[in-house]
Amino acid sequence: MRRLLAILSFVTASFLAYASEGTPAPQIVNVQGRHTISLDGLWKTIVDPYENGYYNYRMQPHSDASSYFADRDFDADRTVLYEYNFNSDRTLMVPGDWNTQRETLYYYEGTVWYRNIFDYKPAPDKRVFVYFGAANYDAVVGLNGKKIARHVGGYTPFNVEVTGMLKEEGNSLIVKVDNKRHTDGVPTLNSDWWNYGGLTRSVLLVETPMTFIRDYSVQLKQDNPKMVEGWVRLDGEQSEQDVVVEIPELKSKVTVRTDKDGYASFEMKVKPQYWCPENPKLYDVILSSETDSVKDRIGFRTIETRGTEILLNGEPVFCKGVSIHEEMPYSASGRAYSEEHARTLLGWAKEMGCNFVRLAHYPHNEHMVRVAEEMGLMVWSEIPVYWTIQFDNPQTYANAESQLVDMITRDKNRANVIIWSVANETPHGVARLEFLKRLIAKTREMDPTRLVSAAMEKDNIDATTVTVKDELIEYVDLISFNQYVGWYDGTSEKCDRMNWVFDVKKPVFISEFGGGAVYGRHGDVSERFTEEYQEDLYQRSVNMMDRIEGLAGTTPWILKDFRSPRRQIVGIQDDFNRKGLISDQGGKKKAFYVMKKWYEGK
Ligand code: GCB
Repeated sequence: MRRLLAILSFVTASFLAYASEGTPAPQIVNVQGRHTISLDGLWKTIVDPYENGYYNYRMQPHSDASSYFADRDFDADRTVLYEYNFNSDRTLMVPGDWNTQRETLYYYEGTVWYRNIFDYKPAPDKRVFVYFGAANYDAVVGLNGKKIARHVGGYTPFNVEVTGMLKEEGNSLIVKVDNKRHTDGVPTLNSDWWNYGGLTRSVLLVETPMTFIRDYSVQLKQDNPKMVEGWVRLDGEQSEQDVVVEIPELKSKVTVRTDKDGYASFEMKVKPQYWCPENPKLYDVILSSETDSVKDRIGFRTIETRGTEILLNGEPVFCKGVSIHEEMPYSASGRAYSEEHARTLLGWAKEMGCNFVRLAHYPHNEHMVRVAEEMGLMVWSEIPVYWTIQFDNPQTYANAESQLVDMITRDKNRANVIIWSVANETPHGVARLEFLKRLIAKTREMDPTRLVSAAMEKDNIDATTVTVKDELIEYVDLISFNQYVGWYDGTSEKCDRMNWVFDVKKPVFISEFGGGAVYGRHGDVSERFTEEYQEDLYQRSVNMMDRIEGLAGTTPWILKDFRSPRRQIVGIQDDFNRKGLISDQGGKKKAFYVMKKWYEGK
């Protein structure tokens, strides 16, 4: 055990060393509940495919002074030689991916430098952080001429402390964002979605008191739905304080004293209306320390399994879901980032009769989770441990674990998140099993209240009998798997002949099924990529699912067509995975209505 811990801490340390430019501060949760100043808008940019601003001609990192972080003013003195200039009309909107904002960047993967100049009135009794909702994939942050932090991982938030480093006027905030794919990355070189680069989510300045409430957990106690169990973590020198936790509507209140590490746990009696899709009730929860106060909206529910059932608040629930990529609605392509995008995408899911969404294949922006919670949509949230990543590489593990920790840290107070998923369609093998077992153990250690899953794959027993044999089944709460009978595996009619058998008694969950269709393309049911083929496939798939014993939910693939470089038929795919039930422009395909009807009957 001790040896294992030593290895683990070595791995974590080496991952941190990888980020040797400085590490972000621990994640501040619920940034929308804080005093923030938005840095969104047009940022100046330099596209730098050879990383000229970072490395010299010997490929050694520049000193800060000779790197682009120095932000030299070329215009101020043209006798000095600098071969870059942020003061051009080359701007990109933040938040936003760069691939859809400039035609020449459509396929660009590499480094882009972003610069924002802002004024700030420092207050003597405040701390300040720059918060990034996400930067895909590798971001190095510089402020006023100096590199200050690096963050790896394209879908999770991070914040960098800048207290005492800001001036009243003309702060230069520079971020080098590099979305090159790497064999040892998470995700790795290969994935079925476009690797949108950029500052893809909002950038904020977050102001806090000198000692502030950085993180907290307020959730129902696992084995007692009349008790809230939680903890609070202060950050700052005045670590020992009284903290009052209050849920005014429930007339519940408790006061605890934090220890010298700023930590306190608490319990409080509650008699809430439980959060559920039909009544997604949220309560104001106020946490007040002597130096800080933060408000959140939190719901309370229990989630567990019993045999082949998923129980929400003790009652069996069928997860009527759909998978969603974080792609903009009503637009050819682009990473979604706003509350409005979330409302549209999730509104479509509701219209289809869903009570559940699988946010694939990486943590989505926080609006998606919060709006889903408000709308009564349960959530499966996952990290991009996708296909064949380097399962035997300790650095890859550390990277995956840090993305998992960041996802759970951000969303652990959301009642609608009921499933954390650690992987998608990963190949069987010893190293992979060990890797995923560790991720599962880490998930359960951080959050023993939710279900843990992975999207596995099917195994054929004979021509018409199928099961899932993955050894991972033992460690997860669901038998969840992706299957494409009727698309990659035979034609639609094959669905009619399939029998699914499972010898383990856990809820069965089909995390993907489906097939492609171009919106408005019509033809015979046997012709691929027509709406009729997809409609017929969906009809036969739902008939097949009706015959699966222990089926507890499904998330067809996928709500909306999405950009993928693997999809190359000109005139049909045009760089898009066409398995959407809705087109990239928002047109509902026939299969959408098959799902809607099936869900309405459930
Ligand atoms: C899968 C993957 C998903 C793909 C989908 C497809 O099994 O999990 O990421 O996009 O199949 O369309 O092939």
